[in-house]
Amino acid sequence: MTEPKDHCQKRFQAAVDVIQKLPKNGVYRPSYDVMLRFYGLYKQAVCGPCRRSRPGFWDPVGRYKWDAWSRLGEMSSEAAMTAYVEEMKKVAEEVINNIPVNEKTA
Ligand code: ST9
Repeated sequence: MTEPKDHCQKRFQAAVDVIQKLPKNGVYRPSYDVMLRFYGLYKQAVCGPCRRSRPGFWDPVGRYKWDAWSRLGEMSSEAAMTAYVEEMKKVAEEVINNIPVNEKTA
């Protein structure tokens, strides 16, 4: 079942705000893969399908970003918003499950 559009938008905006407000350095270090997944879904949700040309040889980061976005093809904005929120829940759960164990003191 799909959720109403404005509910999906509000949840997405809340997730985006949280991620933008996270400190750049903290106990959790997202991998490039994780960052690119968030990036692709964010662009798809906000801008729609990627219609730009792929950056050239001198911009490898731009090419990774372009690839992460364009691989989402024609995914709808609502589906990208929902996937972004789901991805955040998944990562948050991983962080909750791992950090306290690692930092446990005897
Ligand atoms: C820590 C605290 O250790 C404890 C852990 C708590 C864990 C909670 C778990 C919740 C989930 C966390 C997931 C993190 C994943 C990180 C993903 C990063 C993408 N989403 O405006 P610009 C695009 S925290 C996706 O110049 P800003 C934007 O379109 C320690 N993409 O820069 C642009 O691309 P283009 C770890 C977004 O505003 C490009 O990013 N801390 C979003 O200075 C740059 O945008 C972190 O991981 C968005 N919400 O930076 C920090 N917004 O030019 C995570 C913009 O092509 N946050 N974009 O259009 C950041 O790195 C930045 O806030 C930022 C935006 C990159 C998202």
